[in-house]
Amino acid sequence: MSLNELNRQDPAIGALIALEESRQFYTAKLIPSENYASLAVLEASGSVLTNKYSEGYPRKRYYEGQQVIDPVEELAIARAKAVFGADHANVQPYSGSPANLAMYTALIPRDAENKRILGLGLPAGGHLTHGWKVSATSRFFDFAHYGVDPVSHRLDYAAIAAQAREFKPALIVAGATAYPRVIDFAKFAEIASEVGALLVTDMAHIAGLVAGGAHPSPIPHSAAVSTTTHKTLRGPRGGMILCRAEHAQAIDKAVFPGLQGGPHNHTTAALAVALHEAATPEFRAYAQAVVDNSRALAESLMRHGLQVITGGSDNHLVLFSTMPLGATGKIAAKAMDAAGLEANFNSIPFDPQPPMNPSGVRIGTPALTSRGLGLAHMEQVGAWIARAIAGRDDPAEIARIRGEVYELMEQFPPPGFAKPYPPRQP
Ligand code: DSN
Repeated sequence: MSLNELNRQDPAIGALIALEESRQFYTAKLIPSENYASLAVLEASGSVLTNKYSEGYPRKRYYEGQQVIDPVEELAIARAKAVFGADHANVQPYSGSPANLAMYTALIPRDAENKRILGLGLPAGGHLTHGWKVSATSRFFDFAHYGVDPVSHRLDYAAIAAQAREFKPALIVAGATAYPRVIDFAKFAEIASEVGALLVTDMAHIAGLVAGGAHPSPIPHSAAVSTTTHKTLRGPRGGMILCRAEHAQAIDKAVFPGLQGGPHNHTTAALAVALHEAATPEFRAYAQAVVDNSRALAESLMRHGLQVITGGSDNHLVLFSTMPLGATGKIAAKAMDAAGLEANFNSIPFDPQPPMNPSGVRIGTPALTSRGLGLAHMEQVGAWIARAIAGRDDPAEIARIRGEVYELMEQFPPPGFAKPYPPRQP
């Protein structure tokens, strides 16, 4: 985007943003929760809508001057409902974490006797806000956690059902941040129904795959579904809750005035744009390509000696142990970053290593697929990853890989970048 005025007024921040543009353009973004928003999304997100306060909901606001904001939010809501086939959408959550807290507080009343929630544990791929002890979500509810099978590292629905019968939760949370396989939401709903719990789903990671028909939808099976809007969905940084009609009022009240103040109207507009994009045949093809690429990337890593958790991927994400190449995940992720391959270190199930220096790295294909990379490139990316980890102590090898990565990325400009493209960083 043009930074002319910014560079004139505040060259320090202008220069830093230019550097970040260059970094994003030339490196291979492999963090599975990141993506490239389109120029249209960025323009809406950077618009004057940021100047407006709009506490409340369309046609029921606490401030005047909503002649434009109301139709913007109504359009975002209508598009969200249409894309996901939901009865109701709240597009105001600031991001996924507040959306999850809002979902729990909406569905477990303040004076409820049963405040138990069963969610996926962090070490098995759950999110902090699925009740992990350092998250505020754990202060207000009594959480227990299910894990994955010790051998297959997949969700074991019979074990989850047994745990649910014992724990008798009011809510069961499905969804993950580091799980490379399809989640069976119908099975989760069966378990919830058997123990008299409501099923809620955090689909933040897979929202774009669900929108594009490349992952089964949790919507028909869940009382409510939370999501971020900037991951596979490729929208602005934000959150959203979709729910059944019977929970609409409780969800809306929990978001505002329960947890939040004024909605971020510039984000709402950008989300409406992203949802418009997500309803296209091109986006369906994109979602399927993300999954196909992820499967190919997992296979490439295994061919190059890395241990892929669950032996593959059928969503957007690959989790692998770097230990076969003699490096912890942190050392491997740093070597990869130096080689222009951006990822994050991550615990693997039953990790003997501590969370700050775990055994694994988490990668994914949403961003590379947005740039137009396909199956043949995934073989190359897997080879680069293995070379970067194996060559971590060889600066010449790391520089060679970085040069090769930059060259390929230059041929596939990401969405959101207009000519003239940023110059390479030194
Ligand atoms: N930070 C996100 C992720 O990377 O998975 C989850 O909120």
